[in-house]
Amino acid sequence: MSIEIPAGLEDLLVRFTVEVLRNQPRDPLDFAVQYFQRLNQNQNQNRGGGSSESLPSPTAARPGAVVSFTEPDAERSGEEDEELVAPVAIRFTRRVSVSAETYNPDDEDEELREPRIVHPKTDEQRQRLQEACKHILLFKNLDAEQMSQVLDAMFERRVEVGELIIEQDDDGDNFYVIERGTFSIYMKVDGLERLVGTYNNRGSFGELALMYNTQRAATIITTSAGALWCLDRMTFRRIIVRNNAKKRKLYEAFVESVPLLESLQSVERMKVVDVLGCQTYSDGERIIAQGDSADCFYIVESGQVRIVLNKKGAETEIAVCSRGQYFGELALITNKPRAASAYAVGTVKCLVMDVQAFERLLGPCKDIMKRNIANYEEQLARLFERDVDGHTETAGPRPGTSEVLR
Ligand code: 1OR
Ligand code: 1OR
Repeated sequence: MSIEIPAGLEDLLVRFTVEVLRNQPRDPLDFAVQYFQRLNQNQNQNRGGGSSESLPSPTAARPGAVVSFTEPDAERSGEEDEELVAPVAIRFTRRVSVSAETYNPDDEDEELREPRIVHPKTDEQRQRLQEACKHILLFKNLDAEQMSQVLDAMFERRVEVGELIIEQDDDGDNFYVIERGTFSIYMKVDGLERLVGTYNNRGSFGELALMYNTQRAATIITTSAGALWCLDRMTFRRIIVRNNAKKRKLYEAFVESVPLLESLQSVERMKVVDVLGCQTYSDGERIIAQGDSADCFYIVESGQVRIVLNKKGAETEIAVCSRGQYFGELALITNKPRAASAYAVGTVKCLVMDVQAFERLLGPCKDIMKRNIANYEEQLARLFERDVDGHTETAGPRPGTSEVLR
């Protein structure tokens, strides 16, 4: 006999559990009644315009405070919370005060004074760690010595479903690389927590608070069991932030010249540089495979990239991207699989951005991308001639179609 699990039940229970863990109510049953009543009220209000992804957040009323949902008198904040709220096993996010920290990544002496952190690992662990870090964009520009220091400092953390890894507005302690597992990203919008994205068995998070000395910008919760590799704040700042200062100098002029990024302010362009990874491809290497699921966006730094459409087994070159042009935006915007493949022509260097950074930083550029996507449809119709019966048939590329400009 198979029992069907209603859609959304798992997510509902995970989010409720997280609220219980956050609020530590004395009477969980009373808390549950109030929670679901409020959820119901919110959903009724939202019907006809709101999103079913939003949840009441008792903690949202007072950012930073641990609020008892049922007993307002017991509200406390700051250090007191740590003593009075029982530190249950699942409450992993350590609140540390870091606001006074004045680390300067350009200060060479600072690095010499810093003790290097080394977490010993078995060969098997190191292999898994290296595999997990292979595609991490923030590590792409590190030299061998820097990478080895990062790997030495990282430590493993196994997670179970429903764990709160990062809580929005907390101070940042670690940067996280996903070895396996799925995670939800929530952000508070008008006092309600909204699901704004997910991680699916790859990627990294927790860089922003460490890079910019800010509070956590989002909440990250596990939605499956999994494994994370953590990098402590000081090592992250000593190596990654220092390296970003060099990356900014290296790419500043280039990103200023990318037409797509013109609508960004220069400080926003620098934030784009901070999260970009530079990736080199050899002649003929496939960068994107048509039909794959997508999690990255690309800007060509040097060389050329052929965009090839496979239709009923026939491959047609539909565009060529050169320095300053972009590709890989379509699947991220439409939430569909890759619409075409991309191949390197000669040695190609691309600046690569993950989907979360794309969503966070390229909002102002989306109109331009959407306008160009509308052009794709027209070009596609022209490329594949209609015969008299209205059936489509593949045709060779028309003159000029290999230079579709974005
Ligand atoms: P952090 O140190 O601020 C929370 O801790 C982490 O969530 C953050 O670093 C990012 O690594 C990650 N906006 C802000 N942070 C995000 C976002 C995000 N997604 C993941 N993180 N947005 C969602 C994009 C899908 C922007 C929404 C407007
Ligand atoms: P993606 O994420 O789908 C493949 O991954 C990329 O190839 C895609 O994003 C676009 O950046 C690019 N014209 C120009 N570029 C295209 C086209 C296209 N399709 C995909 N890409 N089309 C018009 C053909 C003359 C085809 C539209 C389906």
